[in-house]
Amino acid sequence: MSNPTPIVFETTNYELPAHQKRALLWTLYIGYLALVAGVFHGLAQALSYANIDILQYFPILRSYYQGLTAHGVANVLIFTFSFSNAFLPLMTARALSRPLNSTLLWASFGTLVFGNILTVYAIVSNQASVLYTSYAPLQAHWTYYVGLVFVVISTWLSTIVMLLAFFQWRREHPGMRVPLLAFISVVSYVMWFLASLPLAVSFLGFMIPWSIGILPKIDPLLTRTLFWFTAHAIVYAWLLPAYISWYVLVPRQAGGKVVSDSLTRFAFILFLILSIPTGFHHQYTDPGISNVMKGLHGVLTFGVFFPSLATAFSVMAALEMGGRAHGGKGLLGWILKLPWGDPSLTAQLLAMITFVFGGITGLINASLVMNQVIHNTTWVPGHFHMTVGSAVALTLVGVAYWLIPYLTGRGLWNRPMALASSWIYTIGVLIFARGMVSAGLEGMPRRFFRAADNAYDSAAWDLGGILTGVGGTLMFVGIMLFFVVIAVTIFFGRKGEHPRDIPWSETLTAPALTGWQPKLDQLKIWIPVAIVLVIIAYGPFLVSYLPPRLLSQGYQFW
Ligand code: HAS
Ligand code: CU
Repeated sequence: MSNPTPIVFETTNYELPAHQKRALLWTLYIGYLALVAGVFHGLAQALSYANIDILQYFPILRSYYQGLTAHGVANVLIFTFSFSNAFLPLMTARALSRPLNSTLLWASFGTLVFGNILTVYAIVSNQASVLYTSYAPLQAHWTYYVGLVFVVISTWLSTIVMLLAFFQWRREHPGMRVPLLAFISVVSYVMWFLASLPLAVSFLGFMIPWSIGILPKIDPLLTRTLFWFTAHAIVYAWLLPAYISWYVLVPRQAGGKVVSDSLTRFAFILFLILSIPTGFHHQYTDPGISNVMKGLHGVLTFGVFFPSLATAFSVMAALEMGGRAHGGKGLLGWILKLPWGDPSLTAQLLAMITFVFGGITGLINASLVMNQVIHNTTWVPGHFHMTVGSAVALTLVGVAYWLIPYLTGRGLWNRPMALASSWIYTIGVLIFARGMVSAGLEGMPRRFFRAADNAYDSAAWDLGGILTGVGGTLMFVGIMLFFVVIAVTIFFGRKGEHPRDIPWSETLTAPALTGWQPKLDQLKIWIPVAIVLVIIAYGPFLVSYLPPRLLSQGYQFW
């Protein structure tokens, strides 16, 4: 009698071939370099709010807006997507115990490099001071837009790399539950692929032809709407790789287990469905969009709050399990027993704590009425430095502390310095955000070079401005320490003292094999649901608005 088919996939400690690991490693290097390069202007910007102008010492910069564009593009576009292009395929391959497609992997790397060269050229030569939001009618040189298109294509190639592995695995393992880690990795980039299409339409259909001169004028509201159509979901494309680490890797590092396989899958499915139809919450103050549609996007934004609450609950429970396994007692005593000496875990715990405040400020942003108070003030950068600037950035820093050793075969150098880096950064970001949030409530504008422009200044911004400067300086020091730790690790880390596997956690109970749970794996159910919601959320606006109103010429002010 033949053996019955096993239904739960037994994964092994699978290692990718060396050249595939190299492709991933070089992709990561681009990302971490972008992080470090981007924070220099971050420091200048933070000090400017404390009325200190250090920009004059940056000979390469022609204007504040050139620096702010570099900061935004490097830190939220290049850093995050380079990381995901490496991390998500690695997680998929490891969970499915199979190699990736080498040609596509290297093609993704090559496209990322090429896109970066074009975009960096445009920004460094001061032909793209349009900020990362790229709003028309501010106009950049075509190399800026084409470069970003190539960066997006690199993410699509990485998505295909993952889907190929995923479908091949499915063919070979009919009837099996997809391993959790592979499922949530694939869902993250499928969500991003769907979300990126409106931006592709905007750049290929409007911005690039306009920057080349084929299209003499542009529709600012339509292109801005297409931008946010993609760019609210973009924040979840940054966040989900961090969530993957919190859900499936952190429990192992803390000594706990994944609390629920189904809840984890369900949270990611909710992100797939709800991340995209919420973009109007960035446009509450824009004319030309009906209040009903703004209200609908507001309600859906509160919907997409829910999977993050579920994440908080689930990750906290996994941590508690770990703390108690290390001897922690009492209601909160387990927190102290978590392995705080592990720089990788500590960075991520600090990221989570900061994200609590990022979430609360997000809820206030999302409320149609309260948004009127904080929109375009420094409150908003206060919010996003506690989300992408710490929940994501610090998690990616924490992941680097095991991932770079894992891929290079060298042990992490100087753990105390690695720990100090995250603590200094976190204390910095909390002071910084306190400053930005409070000064924002006093009306201090964002995207504003305060140190050089006192025409509309207010004494009510002084305390917030100083806190912003102090916090921003600490954040800068934290990232520099991170850079030193990683650079020395890469060149001089002790060979052979690296982790032999990713820190992968077990789940409390195996995935269910009967009932409704296996349906969670069916992307063919969830992708159409996501598309229908997007049509409901954007269809009425597009139907009433189109055709495009090509009314504005381009402007280059700085
Ligand atoms: Fe946001 C603006 C609403 C999350 C990023 N956001 C921005 C901008 C950026 C950004 C970059 O509705 C500015 C864009 C620009 O340049 O104009 N945001 C939200 C809401 C959420 C939210 C409702 N944002 C994010 C995330 C981001 C991000 C995530 C990046 C990664 N945001 C808005 C709105 C605006 C906005 C409006 C427009 C404002 C305007 O007027 O311009 C929510 O998804 C947040 C949910 C989060 C939570 C927190 C869960 C907490 C967890 C940690 C648990 C802690 C543990 C600790 C376990 C519910 C999961 C345990 C540790 C121990 C040691 C015990
Ligand atoms: Cu948003």
